[in-house]
Parts: sequence; C-alpha cells; structure tokens
Amino acid sequence: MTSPPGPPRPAATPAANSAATPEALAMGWMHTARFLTTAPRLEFLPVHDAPEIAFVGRSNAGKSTCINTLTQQKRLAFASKTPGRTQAINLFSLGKQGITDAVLADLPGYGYAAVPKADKIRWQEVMANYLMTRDNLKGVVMLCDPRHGLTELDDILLEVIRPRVEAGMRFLVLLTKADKLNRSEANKALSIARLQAGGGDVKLFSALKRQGVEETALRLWQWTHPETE
Ligand SMILES: Nc1nc2c(ncn2[C@@H]2O[C@H](COP(=O)(O)OP(=O)(O)OP(=O)(O)O)[C@@H](O)[C@H]2O)c(=O)[nH]1
Ligand SMILES: [Mg+2]
Repeated sequence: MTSPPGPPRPAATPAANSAATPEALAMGWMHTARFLTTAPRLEFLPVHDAPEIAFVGRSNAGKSTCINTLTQQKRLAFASKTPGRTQAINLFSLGKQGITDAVLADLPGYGYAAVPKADKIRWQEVMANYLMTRDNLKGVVMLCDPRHGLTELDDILLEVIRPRVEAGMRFLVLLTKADKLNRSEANKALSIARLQAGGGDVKLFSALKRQGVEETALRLWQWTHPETE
C-alpha cells in the first residue's frame, strides 16, 4: 500500500523543485503576483530593493492582458477594450511566501489619439523620466501589436532606454495578439521587429492562444535572478 502524497511543499526558488520544468516553476512564481500600489506620478512610486520590470507600449497593445496572462489572474491588471485605460503606474509584487523578489510595473500606454496633447506630452515626460531614473529597473518588456509594427513613439522609447540597455538592462519585445496573424505574417512581423529593435530579443505572444507565455515567464525569472541563469 502506498501512502497518500503529502501537501506540495512551496519551493524557495524555481530550481528547488527538480521534478518540474523551469518554465512551470517560473509560472508558479508569476502566479504569486499581488497588487502592490498604484502611482499617479513618479514621486508616488515606492522605493524598494527588488528588481523591477516595466511593461511599456502603445495604448491597447495588450500590456495589462499580458500581465494577467503571465500571472494567471483574470483581473490583476486592468485590461480593457477602451484604449487609454491604464492611467497610472500600477505595481505588482512577485515572490513566494510573501517575500517580494521582483516587482512588475504596468505603465499607461502612449499614442492614444483621443488624449489631449498636453496630457500626452506630460505622460511622455513621466515615462522617459521613469525609464531613465528608476534605479532598480532591471528590464523592460515592450509590447507591440505586430499589425501596426514598431511606431515612432516606440522608436523614441527605444532611444530613451538604449544607454541603459547598453549598460546591462534587459529588454524584450513581445509582438502581441499573435493569434491574429497567420504563420507567414508572423514570420514577417518577427523579422521586421528584430531589425527595428537593433537585433534585440523579439518574441510572438498571444494571451488568447497562450503563445510565448511560459518562455516569457522564464525570461522574467532569469532577469530578476541572474544567479540562476
Ligand atoms: N486577440 C487578442 N486580443 C488581445 C490579446 N491581448 C490583448 N488583447 C485585447 O486588446 C485590448 C487591449 O488590451 P489591454 O491589455 O487592455 O491593453 P493595454 O496595452 O494595457 O492598454 P492601455 O492600458 O490602454 O495602455 C483588449 O480588448 C484585449 O482583450 C491577445 O493576445 N489576443
Ligand atoms: Mg493597460
């Protein structure tokens, strides 16, 4: 007779549980996400020691949906059909047993036509400031709808972060809503975005088809736990 299995023991790090794949462990880690705070302006952002990862991109690109998919939580980040929905920086803590070992930042999208010009400029300044000055910013995930490609505003943002990327900050472009592309469109979008991102890391992502989800989770784990890379 075999004894019943005991309760699963939480792993301190993904590597601690040898039975599961690194991707599955990274997904378990992502699932620990919880709301930390919302900051309408930079000065309201809390200071913390954990590595931070920012999700940036045009309005409606799918940033909030991507965070919900990665964290396997339906309504952690507010996703909406109405562009311009995320209007403040929302932070989410990650880490097992209540210990925060990374923070995700959902940033408001840019480029939404209906936003008054003064607000747009104010927001671009806030964003540039955040990306240039946030000390513990470890990585940036830029989300881009491949049907529009990387736009002028995405290029400006790439320029803003270039010095930090050259200094070691991690960077990934996710081509979202990949479920809307056929295979040849997807391949074409990938090669164009790779060129535009200066040979940087570009992946297809679909919340709907769950494409690229586990790889992205693992990537974010590795960025924030370089000792495990
Ligand atoms: N088909 C498809 N639709 C998606 C996917 N990801 C997001 N969407 C849709 O795209 C719309 C915008 O998604 P959000 O996640 O709110 O976009 P956002 O980038 O956070 O937008 P802002 O907060 O306005 O900057 C919603 O209607 C989502 O359902 C995807 O992978 N596939
Ligand atoms: Mg959003």
